[in-house]
Amino acid sequence: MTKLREQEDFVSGHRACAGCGLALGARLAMKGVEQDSIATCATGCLEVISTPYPESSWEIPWIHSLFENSASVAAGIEAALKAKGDNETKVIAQGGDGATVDIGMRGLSGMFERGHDVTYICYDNEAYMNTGIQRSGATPLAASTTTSPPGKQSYGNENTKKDALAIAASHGVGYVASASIAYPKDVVEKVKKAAELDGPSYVQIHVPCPTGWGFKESDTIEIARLAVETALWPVYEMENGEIINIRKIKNRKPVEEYLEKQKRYKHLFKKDNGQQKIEQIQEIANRNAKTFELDK
Ligand SMILES: Cc1ncc(C[n+]2csc(CCOP(=O)(O)OP(=O)(O)O)c2C)c(N)n1
Ligand code: SF4
Repeated sequence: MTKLREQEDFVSGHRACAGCGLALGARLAMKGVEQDSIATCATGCLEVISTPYPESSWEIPWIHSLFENSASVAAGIEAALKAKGDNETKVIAQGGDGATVDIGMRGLSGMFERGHDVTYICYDNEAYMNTGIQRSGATPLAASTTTSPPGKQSYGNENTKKDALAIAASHGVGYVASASIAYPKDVVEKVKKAAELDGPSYVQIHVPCPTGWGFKESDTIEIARLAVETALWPVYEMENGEIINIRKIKNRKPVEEYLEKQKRYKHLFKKDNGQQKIEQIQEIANRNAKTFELDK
């Protein structure tokens, strides 16, 4: 088992909301990067909470890129380090789900394709939180956001969550993993593995957001755990396209137990035919359980 190193690269004093899963995710992720490192970060909550000029919560060289080019900036830094003969310093690229699965996907794809020695970490809070909770490609089916509100005709977000892990794997990326802040050591160990790999790697961490999802700040870990225990967020790792490790679920929970605790799904329990949407979400969980053989 990994002994957590004492050094913190992402320190307290930042301005995240109380109970922010993203802030915990970033702290844990950086615990896994044991070598000297340089990080990039796309515009989004992580950047806004941690670097209000002239302050910073980062103890490592850290660069704010644009919303769309965290991976491209990281790739450039890696190429420059290599040109200088530095093969030791690790480059970490960071982004929210919007920065990763939507606007930054082209740059990320190029970084994967060119084989840069960069670990990309996606902090997945399932919407564009920094600008006021707009839906992203990672927003799950039926979640309410300011751009996918439930109404007379609508049940919230109409699309299902984009599978960015599969997209990463399809590029032949050597290490691809999903993680959850409900399992802190797992986050650290996966980022450590990713950072030690020579070549591109991708880790997507599920980071519940009390402000955007509408739950009590003290419930962040419980919500994160329920996403895993309902099979809505499968936790697994892949090496060279093969799944090598899966977090199995004992007594999988019905999705209602996860949905009913969050305001973003409250319309499903009030509206006529909301039950049908809940059943569709249960089908997604059942499919995940089957695909990844999650049930113990
Ligand atoms: C090209 C461009 N479009 C839009 C924005 C405005 N913008 C800044 S952050 C952000 C949302 C970030 O969402 P996400 O990447 O999911 O990160 P989160 O804030 O949720 O952690 C948006 C839309 C921008 N900075 N640049
Ligand atoms: S809006 Fe959500 S992700 Fe952003 S700082 Fe607040 S809790 Fe964290």
